[in-house]
Amino acid sequence: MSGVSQKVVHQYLRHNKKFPNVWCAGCSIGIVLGSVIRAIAELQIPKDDIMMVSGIGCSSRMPVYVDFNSLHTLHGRPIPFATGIKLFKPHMKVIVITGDGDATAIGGNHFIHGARRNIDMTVIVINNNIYGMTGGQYSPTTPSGDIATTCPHGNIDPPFDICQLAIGAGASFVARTTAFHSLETQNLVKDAINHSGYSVLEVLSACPVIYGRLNKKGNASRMMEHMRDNSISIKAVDKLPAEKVENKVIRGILKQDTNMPEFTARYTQLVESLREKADKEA
Ligand SMILES: Cc1ncc(C[n+]2csc(CCOP(=O)(O)OP(=O)(O)O)c2C)c(N)n1
Repeated sequence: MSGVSQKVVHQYLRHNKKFPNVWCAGCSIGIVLGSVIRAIAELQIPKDDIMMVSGIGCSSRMPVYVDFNSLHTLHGRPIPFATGIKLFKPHMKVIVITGDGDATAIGGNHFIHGARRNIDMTVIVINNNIYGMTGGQYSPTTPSGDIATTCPHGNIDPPFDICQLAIGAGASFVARTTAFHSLETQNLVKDAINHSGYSVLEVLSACPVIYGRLNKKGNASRMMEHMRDNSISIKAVDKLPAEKVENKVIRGILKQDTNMPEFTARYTQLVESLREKADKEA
């Protein structure tokens, strides 16, 4: 188990200002929040060196509750804000908290271009397969056939695989886990923060009150058990027969490339070389 106690988690929350929270009973975003805080505590990063940025949505409420530098921005726009912050304060650990809709629908363009540039930030996409905050519209990760308020007869679109999208766009670190696997989430958050470059961590999350209810997925515990029973660690994949892996969600680090040049470093280099050139010409 984690060496970081519950008391430590409380030290990172803005209890006096922001509680109670907006999350529904049984929502697993709070579990992800606990994993993120424990990861930061274990890495012993000073609070002032963390910048947590989000868009709009249930998952994007997370920065509102934590005692870091935090920015709750516009729907779909956390990555451009985070890019500006990283370029201005390159020493800071910039963590983006976003939802499947925020990151891959309205913010899809920014998500892929951050990956293409390989800018150093940790993008945690909390994927509950639906627009939770606005009452259950379908998102780019809603599975085909599933019900949402905007597709009451079943979704006819095929879903995005967020990790494949990030890999295809050039992210240098891509991983996936679920809210059920909270210790794994904590460890992957640490790996993602420690990686220099665009790090995407998809965390599958249960939304029993909207997505679960519309799709008859059972209560919160049932949805958590589903994540446990329908996912496999990448470390186990090679040891299992193909039929045990088929249709399962693969968890773990799916890509890590430490040789890809990072954007902030390239940008700093360019600025320095232009300054030198200007000095010589003066
Ligand atoms: C420009 C703009 N369009 C639409 C909205 C309404 N809106 C708020 S949150 C949201 C969807 C959030 O879904 P997701 O990112 O999946 O997060 P969740 O709430 O499920 O965690 C939408 C469409 C908005 N706030 N701003």
